[in-house]
Amino acid sequence: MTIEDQIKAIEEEILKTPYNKNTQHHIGKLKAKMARLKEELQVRQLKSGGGGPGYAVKKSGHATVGLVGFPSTGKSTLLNQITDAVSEVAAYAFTTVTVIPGLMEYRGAKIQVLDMPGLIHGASRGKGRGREVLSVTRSCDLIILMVDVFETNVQVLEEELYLANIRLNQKPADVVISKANRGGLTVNPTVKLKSIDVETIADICREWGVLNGTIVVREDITADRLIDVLAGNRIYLPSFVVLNKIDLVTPDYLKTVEARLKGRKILPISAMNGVGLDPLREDIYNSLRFMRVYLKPQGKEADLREPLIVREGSSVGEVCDAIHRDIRKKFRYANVWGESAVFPGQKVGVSHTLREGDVLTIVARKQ
Ligand SMILES: Nc1nc2c(ncn2[C@@H]2O[C@H](COP(=O)(O)OP(=O)(O)OP(=O)(O)O)[C@@H](O)[C@H]2O)c(=O)[nH]1
Ligand SMILES: [Mg+2]
Repeated sequence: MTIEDQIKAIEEEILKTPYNKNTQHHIGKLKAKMARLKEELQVRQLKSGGGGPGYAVKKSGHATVGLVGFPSTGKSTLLNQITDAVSEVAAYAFTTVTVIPGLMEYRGAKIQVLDMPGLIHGASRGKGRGREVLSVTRSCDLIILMVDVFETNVQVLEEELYLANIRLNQKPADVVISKANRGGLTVNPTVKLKSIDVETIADICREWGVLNGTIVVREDITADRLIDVLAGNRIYLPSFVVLNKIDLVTPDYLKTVEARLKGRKILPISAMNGVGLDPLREDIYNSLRFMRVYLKPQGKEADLREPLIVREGSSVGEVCDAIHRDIRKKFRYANVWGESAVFPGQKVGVSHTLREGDVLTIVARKQ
């Protein structure tokens, strides 16, 4: 049996097995095995050059946003409205055939927005250059799922991203795996587990090659989320839905569409008429979670007019990288004033985590 056949057989077995207390162990093991086979298949495809040529996108700005949506939902129209870019717009599907970057400046932040070819069902299996599009989305910091008022099946987009190992609006599972050389596996849950038992957790870990050690489980985990941790290559990104072309429907119709999408954050807009774009810019900015850091040259006043924009939770080292790529190499120490400092002017190293509004002096070697 080829790997594809094995995956298919397991998939079918999972589908026909009802999930309950008696079968959860069996299903958990099947899922772990299937995920491992898929991983193996991916590695093989990459080795044989089956990954196809990717899109080369040069990252720029403080963060990158990807526009992911079905063909003709207005991604290019939106890019043209909110950035300096010009991307072709037309009334037929697959107008955009490559990735078009644009730059949006908002509240001092430079945000790169990527317009992409439309994504369709089957994209993760390579349909419509889907693999290339999905691989670009992996390097984004925020995903905008774009639909229009007539085709609102966001779930299809979410599923394709899920199959490409992208997890939206989720945190990695709170599980700590400490491997050992012998002694078997011990699973220690710190909360009550509702959908999986410790034996299943141990078996899933074994399937992924973790035979000895301790697994501390600090949330009510599912088999899928545990597999995500074991696989280690999942990407966790914030995301929201943009609902375009609201100019074409009545307010009542819009309400029914929004009800269909409930449970998700939705922004209704008309990209063509420029409606709803200010709230959209604001939401993009807020979702990316920036903070400001002020630089103070040694022995001089801090420059409070021109803050440095970095992502929330950035370290001193990451700020160095944002200033110039050589600074980290010459870094000696830094002094910090503000929220993250235990006392004003505290001396810190590259791994120190900064907070909004901190003032920073970087002391580097002369050469
Ligand atoms: N009425 C209306 N039409 C829009 C709006 N936004 C885009 N369109 C139209 O929808 C069609 C498709 O727009 P595009 O911006 O090319 O869509 P796209 O998502 O980039 O499409 P692909 O590149 O093929 O994936 C064009 O005819 C646009 O003029 C809108 O807000 N309202
Ligand atoms: Mg387009």
